[in-house]
Formats: sequence, C-alpha cells, structure tokens
Amino acid sequence: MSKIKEIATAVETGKVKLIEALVQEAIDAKEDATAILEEGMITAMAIVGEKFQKNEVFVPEMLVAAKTMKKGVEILRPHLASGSLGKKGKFIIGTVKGDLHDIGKNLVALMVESAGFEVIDLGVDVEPDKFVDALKENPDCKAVGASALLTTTMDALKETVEAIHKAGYKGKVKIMIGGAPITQEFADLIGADAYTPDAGSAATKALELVS
Ligand code: B12
Repeated sequence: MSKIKEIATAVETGKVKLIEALVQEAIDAKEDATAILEEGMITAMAIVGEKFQKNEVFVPEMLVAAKTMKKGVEILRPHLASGSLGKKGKFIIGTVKGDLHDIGKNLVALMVESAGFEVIDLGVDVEPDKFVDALKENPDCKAVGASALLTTTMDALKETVEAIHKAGYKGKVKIMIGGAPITQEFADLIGADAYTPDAGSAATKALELVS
C-alpha cells in the first residue's frame, strides 16, 4: 500500500496513535505535503462523511477521524506553511455561530498564513458580533474568513456578513466564506466578497482580494 493510501486509511478508521508516524514516514519518503493532505487526509474525511450519511458510521467515529486528521496536520504543518508571516496584513477567521467543525477552517488558516498573512483565529461557534469586535481590535485587518459546514448554520454566515457590513466595514474589509455546503451563488446572495472551495484557492483568493 502506498504511504498516502495508508494515511487515508488511518484517518478513515481513526488510527490516532499511528497517524503521526505514518505522516512522518511519508514526508521522509519525499511524498509531496499537499498530496499527503489532499489525497490522504481530505479524501478520507469525505469518505467518513459519506459513510455517516449512509448510517455506516456515527458521531464518535467522525470525531475520532477528525482527531486523527488534526494530529496528522500538525506533523505536516511546517511542510505546508512557508510564507513570511504577517507581511500581507491580518486575516481574521472563525467558524460561525452554532457550528463546531474546525478542520477546514484550520486548514484555510494554515494556507492563508503560509501566503503571508497574520492569522487571528477566533475558533468555533463564533457569534457575528465577535467578528465585528475582532475587526475593531484590529483596525489594520484587511480580510475576514467565515466557515460553515452545516446547512443549518448557513444562516449564521449571512448574519455574520450583515453584522460586518452594518458595522461599517463594507468595501473596506473583504469577506470570504467557505465550507462544504457553500456555493458561489450563496456567497453572491449574502453579499460576501468571495467563496472558494478549498484552502489552497482560499489563500490565492485572499492575496488577490487585498492586493
Ligand atoms: C469531522 C466531522 C464532524 C466532527 C467535527 C470535528 C471538528 N473538530 O471539526 C464532529 C463529530 C464534531 C461533527 C459533528 C456534527 N456533524 Co459533522 N462532519 C464531519 C465530516 C465527516 C468532515 C468535515 C471535515 O473536517 N472535512 C474535511 C475538511 C478539510 O473539509 P471542509 O471542512 O469542507 O473544508 C474545506 C472547504 O470546505 C474549504 N473551507 C472550509 N471553511 C472555509 C472557510 C473559508 C473562508 C473558505 C474560503 C474556505 C473554507 O476549505 C477547506 C479545506 O480545503 C463532515 C462530512 C463532510 N463531507 O464534510 C460531516 C458533516 C459536515 N457533519 C454533519 C452533521 C450532520 C454533524 C452533526 C449535526 C452530527 C450530530 N448529529 O451531532 C454535528 C454538528 C455539530 C455542530 N454543531 O457543529 C453533516 C452536515 C449535513 C448538513 N448538510 O448540514 C456532514 C456533511 C456529514 C454528512 N454527510 O451528513 N462532524
């Protein structure tokens, strides 16, 4: 089995204790860090999601898969992040109110950081006003990213964009949104400045928006 396939299987089956060594072995074998992330871990999480939908796995299995992926990402982190920290300005990011999913948000934070931004991570279940408060505390911030993984928290994304606009930041701070149920149409509908489907394109888009 290839190293990347082994990593995918480990994430899918929640092998928390094995993942760090497996990722390290893949790095030592000169596997590409992005391929380890995308073909190994992200693909595995998508499979876990499909299995959950079919009632083949349940919340505890999702949780342990997420834990496994997080540990793996920590080993990968230095191999993914390479930019000169903070040169491009500040980027505030969070998962919206009611939503606890943070793997995708963390990956976007990592890639945006590696593109040269200083990332201020507000965590998960972030109320719209918290985004606004963070903007007030960081008047030099140029962009905000908000993540939502549940169809039921898409409304909170809308509220977040509205709160930021209402506080007077419309046009001054660029708002990016993302997460599995999000589309470009939804971004247009709620007045966000950009949507991207993955962390790599989020970093490229963030650079484009602030330049
Ligand atoms: C792991 C997981 C969990 C873990 C989360 C652990 C954690 N720390 O994150 C736990 C077990 C806690 C969990 C809980 C729940 N989950 Co869940 N979960 C998942 C799962 C399997 C993987 C998510 C993930 O990490 N994917 C990997 C990352 C890398 O991908 P991503 O998040 O999509 O992020 C990428 C892009 O979307 C984008 N992106 C993400 N954010 C942003 C932000 C910006 C600004 C930009 C530009 C881009 C961007 O870039 C990222 C990187 O490339 C998904 C299945 C799926 N296919 O998404 C279900 C899923 C999201 N969960 C689901 C459900 C139903 C739940 C629960 C309601 C289950 C329950 N009955 O309790 C709860 C809700 C808890 C809550 N209030 O949030 C459903 C949602 C269905 C829906 N349509 O709303 C899904 C789709 C599973 C399914 N197929 O049914 N879950």
